[in-house]
Amino acid sequence: MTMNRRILMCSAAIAGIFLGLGAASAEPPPLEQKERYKVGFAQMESNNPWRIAETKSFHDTAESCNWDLVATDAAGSAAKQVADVDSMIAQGIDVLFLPPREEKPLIPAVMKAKAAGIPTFLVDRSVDPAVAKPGDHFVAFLGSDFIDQGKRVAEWVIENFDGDKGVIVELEGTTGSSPANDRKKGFDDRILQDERFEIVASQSGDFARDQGRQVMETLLQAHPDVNIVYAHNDEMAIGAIQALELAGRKPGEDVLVVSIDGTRDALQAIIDGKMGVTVESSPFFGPLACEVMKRYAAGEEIEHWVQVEDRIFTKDNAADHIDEAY
Ligand code: GYE
Repeated sequence: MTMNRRILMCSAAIAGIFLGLGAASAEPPPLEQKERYKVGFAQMESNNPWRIAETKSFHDTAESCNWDLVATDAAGSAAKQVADVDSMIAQGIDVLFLPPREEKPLIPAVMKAKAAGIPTFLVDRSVDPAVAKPGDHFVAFLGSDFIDQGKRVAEWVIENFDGDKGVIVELEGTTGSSPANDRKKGFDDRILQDERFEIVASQSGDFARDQGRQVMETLLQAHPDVNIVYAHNDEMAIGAIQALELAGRKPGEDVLVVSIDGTRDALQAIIDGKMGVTVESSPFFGPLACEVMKRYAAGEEIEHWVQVEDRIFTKDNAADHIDEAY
């Protein structure tokens, strides 16, 4: 027996032992090339324009991409989102697109899809990368650089705030979600390099308008000297503007409001002079999902992070983009 053949047989035997022990392979399940796919999209909630636009983008893509789309809405519950994925697996989907509401609670859903032989793409949010990994438990993460988004907001504030002392209230997104963690890190690290700025309070408003308003109302009482509000998304920024106006403050004049997303209401608030900037975070994932899925089915190696480029909206260009906003 030649040396090469012996090595081959030996490695086959070792592989056999591993398979026998039931060890899962360290790569995502493959995707067959075919005419139509049964596609799962497990949305986390539908209580804001961003989520509604994203779900619509998947529905709009279904026809052109030959998808039979199974879409669910977890109504803001990570536990329901896991259960929704369970039921999609039972219905025999070919591929799963999942925006995990929080980084840790959705890991079981990713693991179960892999065990069922279903390739998963995470869209718009990610999971804890120490536990579930792209190129193994899931194929890839499709989305923005949230650290960079936060950093770009901070840089805009550093350039455009004209007072001596910036007293900042931060409205955080959903606790335990990847955009809330990273938008905080990106902003805080950058803004605190400039001694003019202090973050006096940072609290979650769960990425929701009404909670943003309520949290802002409370924080305004404790910190009446606030002159900058950084919200992790536009919905909370709009809620904060409502709270500020109710308290007799003038957003855009005595308080600078800045955030992330690029919703229609935020672009309007910029045009009206009530908001300074919003860094884009696009919800239109349907076409990208179609393209990446087809590349994967064709056997292409997919980059672990399919990164989305984000624009920035200020009074200089908000009016040019409001018609395409959601
Ligand atoms: O900014 C927010 C939404 O995960 C990137 O979630 C997304 C964020 C988006 O609810 O408005």
